[in-house]
Amino acid sequence: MSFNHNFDHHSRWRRDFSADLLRLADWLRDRDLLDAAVADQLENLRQRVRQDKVMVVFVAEFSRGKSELINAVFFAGYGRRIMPASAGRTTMCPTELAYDPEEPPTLRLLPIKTRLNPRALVDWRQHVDAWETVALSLDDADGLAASMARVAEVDRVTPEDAAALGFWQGESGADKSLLGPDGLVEVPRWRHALINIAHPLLKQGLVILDTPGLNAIGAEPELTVSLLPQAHSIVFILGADTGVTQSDLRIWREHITSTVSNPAGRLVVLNKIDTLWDELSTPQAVQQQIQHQCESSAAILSVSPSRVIAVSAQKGLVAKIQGNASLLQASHLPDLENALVHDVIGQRRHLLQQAVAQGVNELVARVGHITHTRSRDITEQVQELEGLRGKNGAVIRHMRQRIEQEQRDFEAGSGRIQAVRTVHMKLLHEMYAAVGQAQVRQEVTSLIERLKEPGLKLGVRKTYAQTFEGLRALLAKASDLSTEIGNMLHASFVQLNTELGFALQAPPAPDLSRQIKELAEIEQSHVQYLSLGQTLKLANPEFCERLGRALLSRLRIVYESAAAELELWNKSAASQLDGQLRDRRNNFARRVEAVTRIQEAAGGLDERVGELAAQLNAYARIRMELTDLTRVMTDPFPDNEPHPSHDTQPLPLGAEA
Ligand SMILES: Nc1nc2c(ncn2[C@@H]2O[C@H](COP(=O)(O)OP(=O)(O)OP(=O)(O)O)[C@@H](O)[C@H]2O)c(=O)[nH]1
Ligand SMILES: [Mg+2]
Repeated sequence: MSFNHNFDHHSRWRRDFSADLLRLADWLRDRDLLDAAVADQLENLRQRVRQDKVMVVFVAEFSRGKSELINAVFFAGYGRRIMPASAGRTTMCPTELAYDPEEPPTLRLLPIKTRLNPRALVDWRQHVDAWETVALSLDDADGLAASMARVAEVDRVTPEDAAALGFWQGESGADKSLLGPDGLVEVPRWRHALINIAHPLLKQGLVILDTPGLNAIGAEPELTVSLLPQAHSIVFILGADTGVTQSDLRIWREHITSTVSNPAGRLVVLNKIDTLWDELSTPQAVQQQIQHQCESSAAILSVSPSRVIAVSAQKGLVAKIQGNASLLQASHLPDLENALVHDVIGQRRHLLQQAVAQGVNELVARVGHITHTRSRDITEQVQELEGLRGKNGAVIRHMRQRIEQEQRDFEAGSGRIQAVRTVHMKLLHEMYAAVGQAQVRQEVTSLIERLKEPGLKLGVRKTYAQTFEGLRALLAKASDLSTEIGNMLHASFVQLNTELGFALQAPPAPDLSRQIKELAEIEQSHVQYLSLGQTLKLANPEFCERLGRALLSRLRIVYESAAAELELWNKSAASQLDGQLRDRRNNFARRVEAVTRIQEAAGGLDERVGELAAQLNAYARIRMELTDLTRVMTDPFPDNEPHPSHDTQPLPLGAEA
């Protein structure tokens, strides 16, 4: 099957790449070229490739067939429906499917009452005891389906309790149909479900998020402002029988277009095309009707018709279970799978490869710099020794004394290095503090307080604008300080190079533009979301609190990555100093040793010059080998993989079934 196959290919590439990086680290270590910064950079790249997760979220109004699609694409192998899918509201809580080899196969359910606590969902994930855990038996499909059915569980509570949980806005609200004759309101029993299951695709790092319909999705701001914007691909589902309804449109606008900045990751599925199959019409007429629905849906949602894929999830599932090829083709499910391959895997892989290629190139440059510096020192030593050729014992003794004096001068002068380090450290502390979590938390806490103020004097937009102004200022401060540190390093390096004969290169100042861009995206998604008639919800202090926590949890990631960027930069400067200091000390030792040997035995000179020449050759060879070793790693399209833009395209929508 194409989706499985391509995902396998992607994960094989990641596995191979990670193994290549390990081999490269060994290779460099064997040649004494693995300094702390290079080692760190290699490990960062390896973690990045290994832990890369690809998240696909299924979003739609209830009963459009999200869960059925997940069944058809991922779980047909079990020979039955695994995720609960039935008429009316079924999936009551966001349900995440992923695989963690450290954990047994389980379904974990977070009780809905955790909403009353301001803690963010990401933090609840760490809080294992808060979840109810259900063991999953993977070899029993019926048992598995029975366990999964729990994501559909509901409770009945008073309207006051429902309001506190974020599910009830009074009888005039859109959710009045949830109020039963007993005066109680139906609410989901669970807030979030995490399924850990060893499905082949999940093992490769795919994460699937199934979500509930409009009112339930809206009740969890963390979904809208955090999980959805971070998804790599969003599959939005419509019913072919209904087309785009008002509530479909609301979900599309509130939860997708306004919050998810990458339109390339959006896919629209027109599901249930089998409801249009009609024995009394000709196949052409049916096809025309489907195409018409696709085109009008595309027009209403303002997407290109090529982004709308018409399928029948249910017939696709049945066809796979029964092994019925013609029904599978008629369901057009493979078209959707192809599109997912193209979007999710093709783009993800492309981005990842670009990032790692750049990382590997930087690494090669660093190692190249180290070998060049060492080669330069060796050349100088050769010249020094050649100068001794034919000279008498007194000259040689004098040379030895000179080297020893130089060595003492160097050790005395190396106190400067310590001074540079001290100033550097002081500025670094300031810089890290600017992107530290305490500052970020403070900004968000004051935002929450202001949002909770009755009447919200400034208006939501202004309040948010102020907060993000403060947040941007933190990044700007870190960036300014890094420029200052960069200038200082540059000046000190020039001085050290002159005075101590080092070949230090100040690393280019860290680039925080990615974090600045992410911050802008986060701001955009919050402001858009809140301007879409959420004022009623903002009157609820718990909602403000949850919204704030969701914001904080996303900001944390951004500021942590800024800190990591700064850290790597700092390490790269520090390890150069350490490396050259160490190389220099070794050099003195070797020079003294060489002259001593020449003093003792007349033939020592040729021998030593020969050794040094061999070392020079070795470094030249290392540089060539390194380029060869890393060539395949920096090739963005290895093993004849097609360029992503030439990847399998979905079939033209009008194609005959
Ligand atoms: N005829 C037909 N029915 C479908 C198709 N896909 C799903 N259904 C049915 O539609 C109903 C709803 O499907 P679900 O998968 O539960 O829908 P959902 O979007 O997950 O809905 P919620 O979980 O309530 O948000 C079920 O009875 C499915 O069997 C399809 O392609 N054709
Ligand atoms: Mg569902």
